[in-house]
Amino acid sequence: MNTLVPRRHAALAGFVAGALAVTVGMILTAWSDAASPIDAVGGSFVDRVPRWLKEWAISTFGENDKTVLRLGIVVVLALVAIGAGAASRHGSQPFVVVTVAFAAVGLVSAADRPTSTAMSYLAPIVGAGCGSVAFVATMGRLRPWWRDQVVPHESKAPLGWDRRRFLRTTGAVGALSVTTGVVARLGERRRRDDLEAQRPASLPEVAETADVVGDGFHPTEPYITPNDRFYRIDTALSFPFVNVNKWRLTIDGLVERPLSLSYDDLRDRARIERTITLCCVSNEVGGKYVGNAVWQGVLLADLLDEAGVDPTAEQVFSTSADGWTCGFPLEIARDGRDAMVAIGMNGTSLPTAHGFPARLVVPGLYGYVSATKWLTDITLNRWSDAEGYWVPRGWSRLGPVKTQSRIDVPRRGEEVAAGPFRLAGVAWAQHTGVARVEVRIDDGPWQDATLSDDVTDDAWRQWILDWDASVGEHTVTVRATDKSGYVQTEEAAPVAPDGATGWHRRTFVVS
Ligand SMILES: Nc1nc2c(c(=O)[nH]1)N[C@H]1C(S)=C(S)[C@@H](COP(=O)(O)O)O[C@H]1N2
Ligand SMILES: [Mo]
Repeated sequence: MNTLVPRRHAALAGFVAGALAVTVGMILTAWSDAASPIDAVGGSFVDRVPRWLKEWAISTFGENDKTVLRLGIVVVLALVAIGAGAASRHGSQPFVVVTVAFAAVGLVSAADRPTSTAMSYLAPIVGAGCGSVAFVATMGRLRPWWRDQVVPHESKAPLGWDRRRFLRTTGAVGALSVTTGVVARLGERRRRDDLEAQRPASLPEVAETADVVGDGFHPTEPYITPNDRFYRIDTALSFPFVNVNKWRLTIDGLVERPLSLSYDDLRDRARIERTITLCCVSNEVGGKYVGNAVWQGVLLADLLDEAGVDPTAEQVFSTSADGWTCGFPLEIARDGRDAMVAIGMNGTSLPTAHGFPARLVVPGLYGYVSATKWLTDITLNRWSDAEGYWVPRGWSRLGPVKTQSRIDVPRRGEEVAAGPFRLAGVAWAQHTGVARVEVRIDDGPWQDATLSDDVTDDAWRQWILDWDASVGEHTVTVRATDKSGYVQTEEAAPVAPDGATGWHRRTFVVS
């Protein structure tokens, strides 16, 4: 009954029909504020990758890891669609079965994502339906049942397959998927713009502004990292769609009076502004997943006082709009440090990528245990009640920042001219403070670097050292001493489970 289609053509039909399935899924989600099926599957994948794979992805692709993952999913989908098409020369069943299986994966992922809407479920179903029908049609097998009765064999081609009609249908399905894809992209863009448009243009005033160091001390690294240069690390393939008018921050759990605060409630409260260095536990020695910003927000201790802390509470456990979680010891929120629910970053409302409408910032802790972006809930509980996202994935429950220093100048691979040269870098030991930075050239003695002004223990300090560079290959090594007297250890430790240690070294040629 069914006609035999040449393998190449069957593969091509699989490809265009697969593309239609995916882009139809994308268009439905893009215009309804849900994550695309690809991002939903990618998100579920991210939640399940073993620690070594996550570490490998970050160290190989850095902040492009999300793009690489998306691309990987698209390539896998394309290959499977081509293969399923090629396997459907005799009949469409293999392709349809594979498409239904992928829709099932999409459904399971949708069920797995806390941000899913009804459309997250509908999208893979409708996409798979469209893809299957498109495949059957391109293969010339779509015969209306009423015509089936009358004309059982309508094919005129020798193999019972009409090549011209095939190319026409394939072209049409291809053009349709390109159009759907473009419209879906526009929808994604609109969704991002809508998120951006919700951000207030300005921040409310604060009584006391944060202390900062002026520029010009460090030749390449500004003391305050601009928002568009601030590193971004999170598990979110697409930003959770937060409607700021409906958004609430709840503070509950082991408290006497649970709070539910709107964005305006936060803006109307007493706020502080502080310079705090944020650092990722995945930052390798010498890495760039560290940044220094002026954060504005409400002191967490004030909010907890208002809610009334139950004496049995142990952990400040927070959750984001996209279901990410983390937790840190309650003492840290109440030991006088400037742990805050931040709404501002460097003079603007929080950028979407950095957690709009609100996030936590806790001086002295790595981001993975403390710095929840797109914050929706702070629950006080006991350690045995809940574990933060990264803890069951092999990372330490506690994440105090380790004292570290980094060489920025010379840059990696920079050719240095002989003569006077200014070495430069940064050092951080949040909430302890950097007391000293020493630099060693080759096997020479440790020399004290000059430090930028000490405005707060919660932020990094920049360092410089003038040196008369001599021709040849040289290696510079840096180490910091914090205000507790601890000298940064030379012993190298990997980023997992609780942060890298070791001295940063850079080898370069002076000519
Ligand atoms: N919602 C959410 N918040 C999150 C994360 C995340 O994956 N999801 N990652 C954390 C980690 S590991 C770090 S290091 C900081 C990074 O904040 P940034 O992207 O603003 O630099 O955010 C933290 N907050
Ligand atoms: Mo992190």
